[in-house]
Amino acid sequence: MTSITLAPGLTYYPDYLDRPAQERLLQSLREITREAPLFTPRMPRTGKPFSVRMTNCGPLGWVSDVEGYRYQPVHPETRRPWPAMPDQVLRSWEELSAYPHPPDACLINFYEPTARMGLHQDKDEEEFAAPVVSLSLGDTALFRYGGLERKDPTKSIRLRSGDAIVFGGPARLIYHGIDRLIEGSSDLLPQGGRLNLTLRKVGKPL
Ligand code: MD3
Ligand code: FE
Repeated sequence: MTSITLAPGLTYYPDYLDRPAQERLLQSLREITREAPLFTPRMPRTGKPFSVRMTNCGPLGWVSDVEGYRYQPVHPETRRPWPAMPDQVLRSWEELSAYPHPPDACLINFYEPTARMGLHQDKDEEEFAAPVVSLSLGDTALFRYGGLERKDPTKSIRLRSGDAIVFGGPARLIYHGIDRLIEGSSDLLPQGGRLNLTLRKVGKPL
């Protein structure tokens, strides 16, 4: 397994999932989105829709609406519990996180070719000792990351289908975002676009 340290706490694993593993994960995500359809999150206060659609698996899921950002145990539209995390996802966390408890949330982001995600920090969790593990499928994304302050200088890397990236320790609270996709860069998703999974430990371990 190839790993590249991009900054303290930030490790990149190019081609972490081979093509058969990507296809297995995609099939699991199709089953998850049948039980828990993609929803359109909205900005707190303004209600402006995100360009990314989302769903979740695992005990908790991240949602956003006019009321704010939060983790909750049920889908915001169906009100049903989120589907279980696939074993393949739990095994990736065990291999990459170096954290002794399982994740309690897996956010699944779906990007259409024109979707983007502005620079932000992930700080809706309680347990910052756990890293965030990201798995990418489908079209290549231009991923931007900076430092602990919005004004800090940023760097960009391309996240390709099958890549994993782990943000822990001093990188856990860095600003990051997706500038754009490179359309037609992968043939994994028949209609194009990109799926990203972020595995998280939200609550403090019991
Ligand atoms: C750095 N997702 O869901 S993955 C997100 O590709 C999110 O969908 C992007 O940012 C995506 O919050 C980026 C890489 C990533 C994920 C979580 C992080 C980078 C991170 C948490 C802390 C620091
Ligand atoms: Fe994020």
